[in-house]
Amino acid sequence: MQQNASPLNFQTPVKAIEAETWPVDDVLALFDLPFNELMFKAQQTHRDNFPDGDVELATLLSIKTGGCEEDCGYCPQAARYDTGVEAKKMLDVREVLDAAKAARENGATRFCMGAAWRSPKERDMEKVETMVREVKAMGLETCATLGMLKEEQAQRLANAGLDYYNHNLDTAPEFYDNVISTRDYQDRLDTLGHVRTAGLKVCCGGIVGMGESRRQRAGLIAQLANLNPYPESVPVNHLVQVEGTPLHGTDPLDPLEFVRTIAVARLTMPKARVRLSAGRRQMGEAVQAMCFLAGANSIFYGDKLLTTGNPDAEDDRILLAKLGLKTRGKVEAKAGSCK
Ligand code: SAM
Ligand code: DTB
Ligand code: SF4
Repeated sequence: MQQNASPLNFQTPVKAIEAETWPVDDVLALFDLPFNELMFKAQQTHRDNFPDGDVELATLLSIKTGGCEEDCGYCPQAARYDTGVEAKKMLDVREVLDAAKAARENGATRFCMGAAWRSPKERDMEKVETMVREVKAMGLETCATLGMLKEEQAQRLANAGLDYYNHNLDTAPEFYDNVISTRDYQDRLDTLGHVRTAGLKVCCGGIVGMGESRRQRAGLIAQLANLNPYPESVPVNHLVQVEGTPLHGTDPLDPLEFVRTIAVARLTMPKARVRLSAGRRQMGEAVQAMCFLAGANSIFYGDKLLTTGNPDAEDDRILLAKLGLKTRGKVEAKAGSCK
């Protein structure tokens, strides 16, 4: 295959993670496929790349909640919006380790620590490094999302044992200014570069349902798929509308369009863990089941995301059992039970 040739030929065998370049038009063409055709192709690619078909369980913990100086229009933790989220100080290492232990006992294999920062301050780094080191020592995969990083900070986190860094591009470049004004797209790309240079694995995705067009959803996926290499983990968040944020009241996205986004992520980043992320609580079981069929193979698992709700862990165990989906870790699921 020629370099930069359209990757839309499905006869082409799936290559390594540094795959092809995806023009936005080609990604859009996937979105525009008849639904069943898109789902069929996505499921085929999924099976080729994940023959075990297991679902990864990642548990989130907000280690520093609220009071953030940024103006992300979706975020309940931005200090400037009146959302009822109180600014708290960073959790103690002990509290984080207790939460990580509980997550591990519940069957999570990855533990993701999130902070409402534009970027970590020097004085915060040592404590975060201790958290990472000790969570890693518990046998969990570690992930952190702390905002923009300098190269040296990324290296320090890597040295502490961090496996993944989550830093989302969130939307297409041309829609970014509609959502955030306190930083720009290039800032995000720069941090992703530092994360790669430090040898960390990348968890990078975005949010849909913010009023963007289908072309802009395709633009986000193209940005992610064209990162070289593309991210190992791709969280696809559905906007959780929070009262007090500028995006509250945005016209809701058609749930099938969300499913399409998952399918297109699977087709363009065949070896990535595609995470069905925020918004599951509002989604219902049938839409989630379609997302798994479309190639999602990771979820946030635990009763809370950062400040908003997530399905109860018990309900997730029941759903996964109902769908006959295996998990990467060991969970006590009641096979066949219906609720
Ligand atoms: N402050 C850091 C940053 O922005 O990178 C890390 C935490 S921030 C809360 C992590 C991600 O959560 C954001 O990039 C965004 O994709 C997602 N997020 C925040 N609020 C959300 C919402 N209301 N609905 C869906 N996703 C949201
Ligand atoms: C990601 O892509 N989604 C997560 C995680 N990475 C940090 C966060 C979702 C946050 C949803 C809103 C909240 O709970 O505050
Ligand atoms: Fe701050 Fe992150 Fe929320 Fe933006 S998404 S306001 S940077 S916590």
